[in-house]
Order: sequence, then structure tokens, then C-alpha cells
Amino acid sequence: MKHHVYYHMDADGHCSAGIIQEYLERKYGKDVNIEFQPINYRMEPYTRNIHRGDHVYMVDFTLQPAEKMHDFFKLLKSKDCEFDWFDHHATVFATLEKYPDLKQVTGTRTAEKRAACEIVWDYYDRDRPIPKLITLIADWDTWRKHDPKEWEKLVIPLQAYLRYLRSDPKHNRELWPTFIRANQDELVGTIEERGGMLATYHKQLDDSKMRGFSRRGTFAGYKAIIINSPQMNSTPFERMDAFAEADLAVAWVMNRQGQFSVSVYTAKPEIDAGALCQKLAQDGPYKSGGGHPGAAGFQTDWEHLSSLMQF
Ligand SMILES: [Mn+2]
Repeated sequence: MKHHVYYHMDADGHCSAGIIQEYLERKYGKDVNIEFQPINYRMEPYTRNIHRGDHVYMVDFTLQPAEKMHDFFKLLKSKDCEFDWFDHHATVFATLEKYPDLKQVTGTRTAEKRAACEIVWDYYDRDRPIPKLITLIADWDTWRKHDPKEWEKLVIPLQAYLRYLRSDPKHNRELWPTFIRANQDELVGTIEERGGMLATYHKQLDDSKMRGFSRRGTFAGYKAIIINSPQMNSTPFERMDAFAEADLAVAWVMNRQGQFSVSVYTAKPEIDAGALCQKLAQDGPYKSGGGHPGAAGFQTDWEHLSSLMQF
């Protein structure tokens, strides 16, 4: 029997998959057969290796559009697979509403401000105290800045450190079991020191990129700061003076498939970036998009994207 773990390609998804890996290694031994399947909105899930009776997990992710999620569920059902599904993105509830039979899938779908790695931990490991590492990743993923000092000192440095270490369990099988079992106080010291240096350097690169390449204009009718760049989060935008007057911060890039991948952020509570991205995705050719009220994304083509931007 094989375990197939599908997980969102970010720190929360990597960590969620890592928690399942650590759990399975304890339960079945280190040689347990796990196939890691990182996934993102523009990708098709690779399902050809799924055989009768396998155990399938999907963490921090819901296939979009909803039909795709339902087809995946039906495929697993036809192969008598066990299926555990965990997500905390807004898209999950629209999907459940459209296909109520998905509610029978085991796992956790939450509307609370909790990260996938936390709900996955609670499901498999609720009797062990949650490692500090996981809470720091969850704080980042759900943008919980309850302690601004810790945010600068640990939360952001941990993101840099995880990227440096290549935290995708598909590429680094040792990382998550080691980190989850580590003395968390010592690990926090390492994150602060090594991650801190990486984060400072990263910040300097981001700021020079923003100075050199961002433009002010409108996006889908909203006042926006727009940049042509991959791998952005909202913090370089937030450090700009113009951010206070803007409704949206937008980063777009042409991906390897030739599609245009657009990230949209907002600090305005009256704007729902997740709903906006879902709508804009429907207006374009690929129908793929969604996310959180403050941070979301979608895929489209150049014709549609260029029509959304005015300078
Ligand atoms: Mn997440």
C-alpha cells in the first residue's frame, strides 16, 4: 500500500506534508512508501500511480474548479482509496457547497484563522504538544502578527531559512522529521541566527526590485501598485510609501506554461482579494484562481491581464 500526499507548494503545504510524513514514519517505519505530490492552482494532479486501496492525502489545497475536486474524489472512491483532506482556504467552502458529497471525506476543513499545518497536526498528533516551528509557519501563513517582535525575529527568518534548505519534502526527505523531533528551543536559536541573515539579504533585494520595477496605476478598476515579478509576498509593497493610498498590490509573471500568474494583495478590509481573483479567473481562459481575503491569485492570458491594468 502506498501513501500519496498532495500538498500546496508553500511553507504551510510543505510543513503539512512533513507532519504526515513524520507521522507515517513513526507508524510504519522509515521505509514507508510515500509519494510526494506538490501541487499548485495551474497544475493537474498526477494520479496515474494511485492504485486500489492506496491512502491519499490532500493538504492545504482544494483542486479548482470544484468539478476537478469532485472528479478526484470520485476517482479515489472508484479505487477504494482512503482519502484525508485538509484545507483552510475560502475556496474549500464554495467547493463543498457545490458538491455536498465531498463533506463525507475525512480530515478537516476550517473557516477559522488556522493554518493547514495546525489542523493537520491536530488531526494526527493532537496528543503531542505542537512544536514551536509549526506555530511559526502557521503565523506566517495566516498573517497572525500578534507579536510584531517575533514576526521580525522568527516568523520571517524562518520563511527564508526554509527556502534556503529547500523545504519541499519531495526534495528534502530528512528535513521535516528532523525539525519536528528537534529540541524546539535550539531550533528557534538557529532560525533566528541563520534565517535572520538570509531574511535581511532578501529584504534588500526586494526593496531594490520594487524601486526599480514597480509602477502605480489601476488594476481591475482599483488603485494599485503593480510589478512584473515572480515570488513576491506583500511585505515589499507594505514598505513602500505608496502602499497606504493603494487598494491593491499586484505582482504578475509569465509562468513556464506561458500563462500569466497574478498575485493580488490588499490591506483594505472592504476588498476581498480571494473573491476578486476567483471572479477574474472566470473572466479569463483558465478558470483557475482564489485564495484569502487579503492575499489571493489567479492565472490568465496576456490579453486579459493587459486589459486589467491601466497606467
Ligand atoms: Mn495554507
